[in-house]
Amino acid sequence: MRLMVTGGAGFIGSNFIRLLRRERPDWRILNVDALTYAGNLENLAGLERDPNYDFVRADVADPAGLRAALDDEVDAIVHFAAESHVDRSIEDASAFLRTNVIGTQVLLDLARERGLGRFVHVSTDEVYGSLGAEGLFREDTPLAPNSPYSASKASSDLLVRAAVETHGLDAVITRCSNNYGPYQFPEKLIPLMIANALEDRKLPVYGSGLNVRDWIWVEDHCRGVLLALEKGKKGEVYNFGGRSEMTNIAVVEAILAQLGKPSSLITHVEDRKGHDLRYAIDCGKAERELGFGRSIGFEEGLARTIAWYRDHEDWWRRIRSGAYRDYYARHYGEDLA
Ligand code: NAD
Ligand code: TDX
Repeated sequence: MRLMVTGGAGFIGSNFIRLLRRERPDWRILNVDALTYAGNLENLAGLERDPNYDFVRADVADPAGLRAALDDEVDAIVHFAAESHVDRSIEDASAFLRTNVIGTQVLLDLARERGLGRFVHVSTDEVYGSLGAEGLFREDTPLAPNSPYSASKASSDLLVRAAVETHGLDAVITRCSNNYGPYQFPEKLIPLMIANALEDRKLPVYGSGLNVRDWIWVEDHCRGVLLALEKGKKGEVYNFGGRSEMTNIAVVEAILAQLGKPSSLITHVEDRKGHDLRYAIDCGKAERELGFGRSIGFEEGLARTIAWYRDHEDWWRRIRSGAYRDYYARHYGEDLA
């Protein structure tokens, strides 16, 4: 198998490539990534010398660059590349439309042109919108995205559906809940709070902190994507989740408890605009049809994540000393210096 992975230098993509190197060592991986602020080749350090791994820097929204990157031997595509941070999409949606919407269509066109065997589109539970206190997202829950990010992901899901229906492309869509684990960019809730707590900075919780997310260990999501690639049925959607629903405040308290830091570090800040109240996933279809299941629960995953961020301070400190500082100062009104 020669597999093209888009966005492989990001959080989930790099964990996916590392998983494949361990579990499908004979596969040849082509990682195509534009290396935006969120793409970091350090996440794949050590793979440069692997003869079954190639990296090409290209933008998925640029057909010519992508055509040049995609060699004749590629059999399938797993598409992770995206702008992925909700707060940034609220500030400016343009990059989200370009990468998530146009970029997905460019890839779909190329997959069709080359007659590729399989296209896995990695999407999110956020396309379903927000739940009240009860209920779960199922694959047939109507799409009702609330942020520019989730609207762009829902648009890309519909383009994938259209490519299946119109052109018979062999594509599947996966929709997963909130991931956490090694190599997550420290703008997302869990790594941001760990890094701030380690530096005794304030932990900015949006609004009441009672919004609920379902948390999944990143490698469990990656295993789900691999199952979808190998066992998924053309045109189907598969939900993945971690069966770990938590309020944000409970997540932050758990981080502080594991680090032995005081709750007084928590500060409630202005709520996110259009902040979705609750995400929760029914992943029964993936369990039954693909054999999907989580391997660890939240407490153990959080302990592993905290250990990783403690052991890799140089990784996140380098990020926080670069261009990300400007975003932090703009968004939270505070300098990371
Ligand atoms: P990330 O922001 O960490 O990584 C995104 C990667 O895509 C980066 O390496 C970046 O350089 C690359 N990229 C961005 N624009 C590109 C472009 N135009 N061309 C080529 N590469 C480009 O994101 P992530 O958290 O790893 O998410 C990966 C995918 O999984 C996304 O599609 C996201 O919507 C989806 N997802 C994420 C989560 C989560 O909790 N993080 C949950 C469900 C689904
Ligand atoms: O500083 C913060 N304070 C805070 O209270 C940040 C960054 C977040 N939050 C809250 C907002 C959310 O309720 O924490 C929750 C999680 O926030 P994010 O880490 O930004 O994730 P979320 O918005 O839920 O989206 C994530 O999961 C689905 C990923 O970023 C998406 O890419 C994925 O599709």
